[in-house]
Amino acid sequence: MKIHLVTLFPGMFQGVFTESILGRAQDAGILEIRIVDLREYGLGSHRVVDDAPYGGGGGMILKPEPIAMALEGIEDPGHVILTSPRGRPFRQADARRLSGLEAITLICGHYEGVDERVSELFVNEELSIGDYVLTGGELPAMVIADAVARLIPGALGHDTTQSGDSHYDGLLEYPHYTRPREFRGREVPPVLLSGNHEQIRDWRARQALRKTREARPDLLEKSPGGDNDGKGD
Ligand code: 9D3
Repeated sequence: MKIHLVTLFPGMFQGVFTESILGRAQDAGILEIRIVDLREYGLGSHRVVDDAPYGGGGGMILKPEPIAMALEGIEDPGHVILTSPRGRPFRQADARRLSGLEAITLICGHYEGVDERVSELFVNEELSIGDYVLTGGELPAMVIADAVARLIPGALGHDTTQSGDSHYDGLLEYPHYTRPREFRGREVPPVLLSGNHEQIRDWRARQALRKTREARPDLLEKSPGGDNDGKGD
């Protein structure tokens, strides 16, 4: 899969995609991430990429021409996404859908916004990562790219995290423990040391329900068993 990112701040992406799992997926040749520096397509000797809004008001708006030229410089942009606070909320189901595509391009919004004609002419969908105000679309683009890339078959190696065998669907995870058995006076719950796998399964299921009730009661609302629509990972 190819993921293209169009941004005014290419430096923000250094590290995020070379470290860890995404770096390995690229080394393995199953993922290719390309950063396109929007400034290179800015107009005139000053490489201008923004301008004041027609109709007045504060802030600056990203001009359409540099974005058009940046997209036209990408051989196969594929499905084009604009990160925007006005977008549809990005969910795990979107990550799954996008991970099945050959190529996606994420345009990182910035300043007060992007000229609407970019959306009309080039953008397939606009996505937000949540109801809080960030300084730009770069962090959201990284979040989306990360969530999508880890779902590419083979991206996580032979890790069990995608197998679903330690999973209570639609619930938050149960608490995890590793050695030592006692840490600063806090013991690992004895059931986890018991070797009784039926009891362990039962304890984990109850803990998952408790954690979900505490942090995300909304996940339990639709179906009391917590066996919801499987929108989780
Ligand atoms: C003052 C009006 N603001 C709208 C709430 C304008 C505005 C705020 C923040 C315009 C752009 C931004 C920068 N944010 C993003 O580009 C962004 C974002 C976000 O701020 N939160 C969650 N998801 C996203 S996706 C892109």
